[in-house]
Amino acid sequence: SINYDKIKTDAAQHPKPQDIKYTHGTAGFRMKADLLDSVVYRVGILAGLRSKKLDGKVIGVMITASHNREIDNGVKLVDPYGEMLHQSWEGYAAQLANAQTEDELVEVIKIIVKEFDIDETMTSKVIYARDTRPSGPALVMALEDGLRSIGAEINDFGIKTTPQLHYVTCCLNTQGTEKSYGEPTEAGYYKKLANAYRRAVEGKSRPSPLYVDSANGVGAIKLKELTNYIDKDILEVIVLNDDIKTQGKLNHLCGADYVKTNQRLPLGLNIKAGERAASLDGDADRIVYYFIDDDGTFKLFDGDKIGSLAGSFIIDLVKAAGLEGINVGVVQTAYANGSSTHYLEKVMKVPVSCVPTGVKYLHHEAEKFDIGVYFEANGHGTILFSLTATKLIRSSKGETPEQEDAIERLRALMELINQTVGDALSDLLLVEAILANRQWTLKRCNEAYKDLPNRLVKVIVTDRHIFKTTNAERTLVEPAGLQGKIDALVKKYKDGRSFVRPSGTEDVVRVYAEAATQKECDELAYSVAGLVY
Ligand code: 16G
Ligand code: ZN
Repeated sequence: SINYDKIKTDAAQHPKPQDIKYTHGTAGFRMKADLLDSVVYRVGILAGLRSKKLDGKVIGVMITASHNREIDNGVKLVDPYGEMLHQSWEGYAAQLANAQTEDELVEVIKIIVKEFDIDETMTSKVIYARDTRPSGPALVMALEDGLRSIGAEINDFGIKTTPQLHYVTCCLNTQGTEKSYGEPTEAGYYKKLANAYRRAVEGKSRPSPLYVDSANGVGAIKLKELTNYIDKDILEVIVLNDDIKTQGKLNHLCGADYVKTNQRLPLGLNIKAGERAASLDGDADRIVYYFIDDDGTFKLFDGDKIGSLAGSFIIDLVKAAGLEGINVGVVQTAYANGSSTHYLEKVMKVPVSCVPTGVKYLHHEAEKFDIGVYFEANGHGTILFSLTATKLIRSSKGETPEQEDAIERLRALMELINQTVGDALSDLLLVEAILANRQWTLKRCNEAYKDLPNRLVKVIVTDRHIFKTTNAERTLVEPAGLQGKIDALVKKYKDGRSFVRPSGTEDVVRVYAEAATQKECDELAYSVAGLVY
């Protein structure tokens, strides 16, 4: 059972700094790395408790700050099938992190044990990984101390991408069941993706080379590793921004977030007209594509575009397979470009739902469809196949060679897609597989619809917590009266749309606007920002 005296002694080695209030945000705890020692230690304890609660199922812990600065870091828990930590535990995570003294910490642990009726004698198992940040090793030591305090069995998965940790966590917990997700090793991950890719592009000619900006992060090493498993005849990837050694380079003027926000090429990548490239983020769970048009302009192919491309490809395959009974739906957030929503609903005739920002909301909504496609505009996304759809696709036999071919492609895609979480490497293969199947250039894919000009502005406010939203973050309920003023501004613009939401990861409020021209859209964004400020 839990040794509370040991916890008190161990915890004293990881004291909580005074005057800091930690918040468990959209992606766990995230801040400057030197403030995280006590938090990570306590997350170790939390992971152990969560595993005990779930009868000893393996819980994952990822140490990363994704696309944020190199000096930041963060920690998040992964539930047994690769989902984000269940919401009912988030408040307790924050309470644990904020307990000031060792005694208070033990009190909170006892409350959690009582609240969730945890069997203290149950074993607990935790697997953890980290990205390439220099602060990672020290934080891993703090985590291990926390895990030892609670008596968890520990499994160090080393330097990995976030999605690789989600994958292996899910594999460990589904081994030998009908939901078995794959071999629970890094090599198992590469083999699964590589085999699926080969099947997905069988008989199709190779797309032109893809240049990849890997943000000088973990994605660089893992993408190179993955391509070693794939024949050069079917995929050619040139990995750039792969310097994980030089301090200060991670995400600096490069990576998916930089490219999406600034709508320009990252440092270190000079592609020419007609060439295409993609950028990963610091933990390789996001990807955006782009190309240079014939007239030399930069064209972004972001998460909305990838989601729409993947959604329409899957719909066509389902039809071609004669499996119309399978319903396909797309899930977006308020940031999805209005044109993408219009294209999906009106042209592709797919149901589209809108949910609040954050993987947990998108993932759960996507589970409501037989095949649920979810992508955030920032490039995080995946496709979920329900158990019913999976079984149907696996067992169906086509009546014609065309049907059989479509069914086989669907089977390959089910394996290719990392269904545990958005995965830049898996999504990269997905886009490449679609290009090969369609025999289209990215420019051709980009013609499906034209993005409305848009602008995202950050506003620094004294207290972002006074901003409360509803309607999937598209409407402000507090401060009272503000939404009415925003509506009045929006009405002045053709195709105008704007919303305000507090960030879940930074101490800022975000303002998003869209309108028929860039000039009008900028005007709208800045006038709404003026209301918030
Ligand atoms: C986190 C979310 C991401 C979301 C972003 C929004 C997860 C794992 N990640 O990174 O999905 O797009 O936050 O950030 O949920 P914001 O709240 O600061 O705009
Ligand atoms: Zn990320």
